[in-house]
Amino acid sequence: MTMKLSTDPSAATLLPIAKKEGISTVWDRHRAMQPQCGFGQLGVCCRICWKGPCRIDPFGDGPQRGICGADADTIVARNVIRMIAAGAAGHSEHGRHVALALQGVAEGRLPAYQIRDEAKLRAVAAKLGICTEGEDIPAIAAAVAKATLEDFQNQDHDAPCNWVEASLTKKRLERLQALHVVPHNIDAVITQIMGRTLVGCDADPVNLILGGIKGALADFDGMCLATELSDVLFGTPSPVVTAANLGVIKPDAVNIAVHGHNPLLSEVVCEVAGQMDEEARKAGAKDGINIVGICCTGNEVMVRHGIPLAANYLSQELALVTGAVDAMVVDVQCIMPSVSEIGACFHTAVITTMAENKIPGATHVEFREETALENARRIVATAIEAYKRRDPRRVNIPDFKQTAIVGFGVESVVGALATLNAEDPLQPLIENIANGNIRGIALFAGCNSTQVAQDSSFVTMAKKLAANNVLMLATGCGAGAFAKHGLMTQEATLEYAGDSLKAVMTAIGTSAGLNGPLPLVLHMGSCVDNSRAVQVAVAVADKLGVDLDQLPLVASAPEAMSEKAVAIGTWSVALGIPTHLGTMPQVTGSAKVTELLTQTAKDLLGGYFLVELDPNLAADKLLEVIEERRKGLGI
Ligand code: NFS
Ligand code: SF4
Repeated sequence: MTMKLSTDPSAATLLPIAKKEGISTVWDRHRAMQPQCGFGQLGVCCRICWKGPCRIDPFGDGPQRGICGADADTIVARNVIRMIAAGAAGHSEHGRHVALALQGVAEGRLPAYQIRDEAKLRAVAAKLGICTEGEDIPAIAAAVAKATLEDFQNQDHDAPCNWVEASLTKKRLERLQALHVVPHNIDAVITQIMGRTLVGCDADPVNLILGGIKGALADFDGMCLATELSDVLFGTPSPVVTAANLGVIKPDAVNIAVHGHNPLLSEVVCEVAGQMDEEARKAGAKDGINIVGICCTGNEVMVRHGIPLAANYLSQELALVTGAVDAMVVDVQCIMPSVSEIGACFHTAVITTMAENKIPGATHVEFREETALENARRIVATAIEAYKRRDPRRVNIPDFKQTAIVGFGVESVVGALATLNAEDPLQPLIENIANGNIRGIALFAGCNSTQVAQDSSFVTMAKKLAANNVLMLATGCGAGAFAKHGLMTQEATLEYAGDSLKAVMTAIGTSAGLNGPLPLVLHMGSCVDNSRAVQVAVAVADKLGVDLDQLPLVASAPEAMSEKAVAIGTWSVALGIPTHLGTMPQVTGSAKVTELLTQTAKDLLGGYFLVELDPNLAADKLLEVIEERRKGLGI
């Protein structure tokens, strides 16, 4: 039974323990929720006003319009673009937070932070068209923060957001401008979506979806700026060897799991933990403090500092069931509210930190950038105190962990390629794509969902694409899945890559000093770091003088669930990338919206959604798309 819920071996060990202890997990609740509401699954349930809820009969016998007169097309379109708005709000709020921190550092107000990557700051300034000649670092940082914050403030509808403008090919920008979907102000675009979807407003499904695409591009803007400014503040990732899965939790250490998304908190917790190691040892933990990551906060500290990843989304509760996590420190997004209850079954301190994200039953230690060091010290001290209450008889750490080589940002990918051709680093990549050694590139992103046996679709698809010589990049919980299943190793490349891919990965890896091939899947970071993959694609497209929708590039979210994934998937389509979904999007109650997203989008944007629940067939379909694109390029 367990194997159907998750393919993560840790789940097989810990689910029976959870059962014995009477702890309900995400999978128990999923089962209890069956059968799930068919109207909701189709997207035809409307709760936008209190005359409702209204639901459209998908079989045509019952009501075909809500009480106000909205039909299935309007209802589905409104529902899906509200999801996009929520996703964009999450990512851009994260981005704003980072931008404000950069501004604070520039003004000397935030002693806990500094600019760790000055070269990146200069590169970002250049990208945004900011003149840096003769300016010192704080002045450049202030100018970059100002230009970034304009993306939340600009009121000129015709002036695109600075980051979107700087992050796309010229052709793509023009194509999107012709459709009037380029955002001018992240906040305004999100507000517009909420406004136009009120009862009695925009009822035209095409117009609504175009509004949603604009919202998705606002999401992209927020991600670009979050990623790049995080690199400036915390360092740009470079390859590092670490490990993944619950076996990274140590029996003789104070284990602190950092969970959520925003690196502003976790970075300081990591730093303070280093300073407080001795206190942990004094409390009896002979291995000191051990920080492990969960979800995207985990990915952020993993790619920057090699902190091991304990769990991706679906196994966050199981981290607590090990009985050896002393504190779970959470910030924002993807934190199951159940963690406080499970933490309470053990000695674990579940600590919320953000004023706008609290969980009943958790301890709240408010985190502010101005007092970051003090807040982090309190958090680590709480973990050490909790450790003293740990019951060693209830500790069950699964003996599973896999090595993972992670940290492939744009700079490190280009750096590795530069060891083959210093003058023109992209040339070896382009050459190998052109001659077919690499058939194409696939970006795996997105979540885990209870609709899929955890990690199974990621792993099945990756093995098939690898055998067919597709270069793979990953972010978010997808990256977590690959790391846990040993696909971010050199051995995986030797075992699963097709011959020509293997040869290329070996040539690049060896010349970059890795003593063997690059890992089979390149870990680019958290979900906001999807913008890194776009940066590589834009560089390749610019060099070839083509647009993104001509490249043999595909994206896949085989186990998507979050509204953030809806936003990301939609901008991926808007950028011209065929985008696979392996879970059923809640839009199929409208033939018109489904057609718009899966077919019409192809003519309008070049990208489109491809829905296929079977991972084997999905891989075949993506391979077909890649070959079709190659043909278009004449390669
Ligand atoms: Ni992305 Fe990362 Fe994971 Fe999904 Fe959640 S943690 S931001 S939303 S579940 S990949
Ligand atoms: Fe029903 Fe219309 Fe109200 Fe939606 S907006 S709940 S369809 S009356």
